[in-house]
Amino acid sequence: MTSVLPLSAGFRRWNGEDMNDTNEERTPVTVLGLGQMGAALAAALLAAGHPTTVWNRTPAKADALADKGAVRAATVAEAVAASDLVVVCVLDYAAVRGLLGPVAGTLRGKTLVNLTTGSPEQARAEAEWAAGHGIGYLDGGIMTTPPGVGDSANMILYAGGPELLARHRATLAVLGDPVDLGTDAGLASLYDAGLLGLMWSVFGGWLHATALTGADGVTARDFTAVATRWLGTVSWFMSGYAEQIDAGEYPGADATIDVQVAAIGHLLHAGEARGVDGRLPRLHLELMRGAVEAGHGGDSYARIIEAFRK
Ligand code: FVH
Repeated sequence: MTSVLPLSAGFRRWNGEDMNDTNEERTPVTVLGLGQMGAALAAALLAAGHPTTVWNRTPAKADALADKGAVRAATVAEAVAASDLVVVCVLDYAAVRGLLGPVAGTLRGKTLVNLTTGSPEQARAEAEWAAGHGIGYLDGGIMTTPPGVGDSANMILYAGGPELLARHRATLAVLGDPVDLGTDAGLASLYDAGLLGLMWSVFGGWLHATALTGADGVTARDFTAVATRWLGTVSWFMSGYAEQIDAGEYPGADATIDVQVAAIGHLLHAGEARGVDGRLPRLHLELMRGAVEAGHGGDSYARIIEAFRK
C-alpha cells in the first residue's frame, strides 16, 4: 500500500533527494564567480531561501550579496567546503580549472554545476576531470541574461548527469527551468552554441525587416508586434521540417524552394528601392539557388540543410 504520510526530512536526505520541494529545509549552495551572471544566480538562490556561500576573485563584488544574507568565503577552498552543491560561473573554462584544480580533493563527493560558457570539447574534458576526482559533474548552458535568471519561462540546459540533475532539480529550478539533455556532458555547450546562432540569425532577419518597413515610416514597435506573431508560425514550420530532416525526405507539399526564390526577389527589390543593405537576403538567395541548381527546386525549404552539412 502506498503511504500517504509525508517522508521525513531525514529519510529524504538519506535517499539523496533535494529538500527544496518542502518548506522544511533549503539545500545549501556555493556560488563561485560573482560577475553579472554569477551575482544573479546567487541572488536567486538567496531569494528562494537557500543558505548561499559566495566567492569572487574581486571580493568587493560579494558586498551586495552579503547584505542580502550570503556568507562570504575568504578562499575558494572555504567556499567549496561550505556546500555539497557548488555552482561555478566565471569567464571561461580556463578560469574554472584554475579555480578548481587546487581544490579537487575538497570537491570529491560533491556536485559541481558548471554554468560557464565553453565548447562541447571543453565540457567533455571538464566532465572527465571531475569523474577522475570523484566529483559529480553537470555542465550547463544558461539561455537568458542576468535579469531573466529566476524566471521559469527561461531554460537552463544541463548535460552529463541526469541522475544528479534529478537529485538537485528543485534547487536548480530556482535559477530557471532545468532542461535535461542526457549523459553527454558536451551537449549543453553544443545546444547553447547552436541556439545562439539561431538567435543571431533571427535578430539579423528582424533588424533587416525593421529597417525595410521603417524606411516607409513603420515604427519598430508596430512591426515587431506582427513579427513576433509570425515567429509562432515559423516555429510551426520548423517542427514540420524537423520531421523531414530526420526522415531525409523533403516533399515540397507546402511551399517549394522554387516558389521561395521568386518571393525573395520581392524582398531584394523592396530593399534596393529603399537603400537597405541586401547582404542577408542575398545569402538566402544564394543558398536557395544552390538547391535549385542541384535539381531540388521542387523540394521544401528543409532541403537547404544539405548546404550547411557540407
Ligand atoms: N551575461 C550573460 O548574459 C551571459 C548569459 C549566458 C551565460 N553567460 C556566461 O556566464 C559566464 C560569466 O559571464 P558574466 O556575464 O557573469 O561575465 P562577467 O560579468 O564579465 O564576470 C566574469 C566573472 O569571471 C571571473 N573571472 C574571470 N577570469 C577569472 C579568473 N582567471 N579567475 C577567477 N575568476 C575569474 C570574474 O571575476 P572578477 O573579474 O570579478 O574578479 C567575474 O566573476 C561566461 O562564461 C558567460 O559566457 C553569461
